[in-house]
Amino acid sequence: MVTTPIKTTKSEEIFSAAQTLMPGGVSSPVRAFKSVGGQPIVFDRVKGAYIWDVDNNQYIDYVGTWGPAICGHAHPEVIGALHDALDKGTSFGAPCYLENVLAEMVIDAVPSIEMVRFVNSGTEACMAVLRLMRAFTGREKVIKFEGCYHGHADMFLVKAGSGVATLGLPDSPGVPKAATASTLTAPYNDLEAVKKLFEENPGEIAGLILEPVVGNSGFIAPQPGFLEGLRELTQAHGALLVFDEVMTGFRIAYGGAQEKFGVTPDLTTLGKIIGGGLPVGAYGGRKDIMEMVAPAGPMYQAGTLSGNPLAMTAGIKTLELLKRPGTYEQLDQITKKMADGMLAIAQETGHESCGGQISGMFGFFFNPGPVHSYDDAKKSDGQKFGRFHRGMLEHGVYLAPSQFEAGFTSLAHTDEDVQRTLEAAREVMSGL
Ligand code: KE4
Repeated sequence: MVTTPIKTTKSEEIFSAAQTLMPGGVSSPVRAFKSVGGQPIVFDRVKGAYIWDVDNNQYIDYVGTWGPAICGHAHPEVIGALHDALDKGTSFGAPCYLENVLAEMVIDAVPSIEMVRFVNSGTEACMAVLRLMRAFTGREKVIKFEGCYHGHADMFLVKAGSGVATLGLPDSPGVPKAATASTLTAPYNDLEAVKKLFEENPGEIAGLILEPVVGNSGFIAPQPGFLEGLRELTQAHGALLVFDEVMTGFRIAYGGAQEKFGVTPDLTTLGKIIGGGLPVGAYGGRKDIMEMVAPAGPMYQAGTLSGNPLAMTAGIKTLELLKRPGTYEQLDQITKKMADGMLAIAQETGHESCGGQISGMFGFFFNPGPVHSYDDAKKSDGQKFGRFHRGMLEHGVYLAPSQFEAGFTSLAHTDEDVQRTLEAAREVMSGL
């Protein structure tokens, strides 16, 4: 199947104008296609598993606005619920029953969460949870893992993943040394390194935060015993265990990675899916810890639009859809077919590759593997990934524009979509 290069005239016009108006022409760096080359396409509309760009090219979407579109874009029941909510106003800045509803759903779903606070993004959730860890323990140092991304707050921009990794910014300018002086790092899946940090900093570590399944160095699963080992280590040292489930929450399972792996942290951050495509983040956990948060306790955190009725509405409807029987079996089945197919084709066409999949989250590397850490991931062939990404785009398949991102499917993806994707992958990989 020979494909003619897609016509992207309007995208190019709009994006070049955007570059004179916004830094890099985007509202978030990873969207700029910097690490895969070529110009990004400008979206016009999305529906189900599909995107249409401003030149009316259609793509099968495996980014899903970085996770929130797990039920498929513009799900009619979510849109319908938003239409009804709109007539009652867009923001109250005051208590609203819908916050109770979503809070109860999150508490019922996520094993670690007994009480929750809503914010407006995953970054805000991670910032707040870090302050809470320090407030509760009275300790300052925190461990994060290389390649994990917890939003763009200063103290996390140390060997972070996602856009920081994509842009090769081990540390961003503008981050004062003091902000990261108390941020310790260890390689993912390396329990010995964590043990060493606790021995070297006795009584000083408030806790550790990690992605229980990494999506920001590409897809990296926890090795058997890793999460359990962190649970034991933090308990032994009076430190808190925090799972950043902004990406994995309600994606790996309805109760997140902590339900899937049976390891319950002390605190959890959420985002993406719980907003159903509108801006929502959340942090929650043990009641005795959460009651430190103002105004119940002294730890301050606030937000004008936190808990607004539109975002709550989209989140509630999305979780209702996900709660329906068979959801995660369906996600796992379609994504496994996609991920296994991709790997098989890569091997058949002579490309060293490895990767994995859990529920509706997947990833693969042009890398002989195994990839258990960010250092492993960095050995992947990024140039080849860039050519692959562009080739797939020309074939109507939209993959995350970075080797250091994960892929996402939705309940709207069909076997035909996967078949088309694999046919495109065979074409492109044969020519790489
Ligand atoms: P936001 O502030 O972007 O809502 O959430 C930050 C965040 C925190 N924790 C995890 C595990 C995350 O994956 C994220 C955000 N993920 C990236 C994609 N890997 C968002 C995409 C972007 O930055 O444009």
